[in-house]
Amino acid sequence: MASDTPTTLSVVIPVHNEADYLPGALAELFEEIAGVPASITVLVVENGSTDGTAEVVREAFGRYPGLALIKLPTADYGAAMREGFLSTDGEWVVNFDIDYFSGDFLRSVLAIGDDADLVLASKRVEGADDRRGHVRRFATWTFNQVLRFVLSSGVSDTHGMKAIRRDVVDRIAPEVVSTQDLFDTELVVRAERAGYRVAEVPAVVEEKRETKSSLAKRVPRTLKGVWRIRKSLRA
Ligand SMILES: Nc1nc2c(ncn2[C@@H]2O[C@H](COP(=O)(O)OP(=O)(O)OP(=O)(O)O)[C@@H](O)[C@H]2O)c(=O)[nH]1
Ligand SMILES: [Mg+2]
Repeated sequence: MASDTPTTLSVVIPVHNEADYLPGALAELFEEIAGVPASITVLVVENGSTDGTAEVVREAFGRYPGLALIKLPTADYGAAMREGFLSTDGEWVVNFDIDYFSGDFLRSVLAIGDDADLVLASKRVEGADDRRGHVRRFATWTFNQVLRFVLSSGVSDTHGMKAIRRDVVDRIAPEVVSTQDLFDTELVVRAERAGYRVAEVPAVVEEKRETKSSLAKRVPRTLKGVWRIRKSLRA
């Protein structure tokens, strides 16, 4: 039965040194959100920026009702995600990057409704359209193999837009040991192991800007982090 009360979505966006990119991205984000039939708030979680990112967000408050900011001292993607997720109160917590979001993904979450506990936008399921370069696509494929064979996960992509039900966030996020880039991967894998239902929807991804992260540094850090997750899941 359809309810008159709109579903509440808390969008959490971790940001670090995005002062130049933010104004355009926020304008685009709020335009996308305006067409989605839900009650939506946007929480930007900044940490460790040296370019005035937090001030840029504060300046935007007047323009975008529903926009909020958390500022933490030390640069850490995972710490920002944890703090952001646990500070929200929406029925779904949605994670977007500042360079990767879509209103269609939110519509998919609303359509899935009670049929899943986690909704992941996957670059690797049927119907996905990954328009990034060969190197990035290969990195995604490789990470997917690691997920399958090292962490025994059945999901095809943990690194992208995702929506997680309130009770899953409140139960699982405090158990996550990973900081930095692997926070969300560990959260998804732990939720999967706890028996929560995961739905994957096809993602459309394109590189909106030059990449800021070096794969050469990221790959060894990721592999070490995955082993740490494996050990902690077995402990
Ligand atoms: N709070 C916080 N956010 C971060 C940190 N590092 C990255 N981010 C944010 O995390 C999101 C994803 O970062 P990107 O640099 O786009 O990384 P990516 O999407 O994995 O890699 P690309 O393919 O280069 O886009 C962006 O919104 C960043 O601003 C950090 O240390 N702290
Ligand atoms: Mg990105």
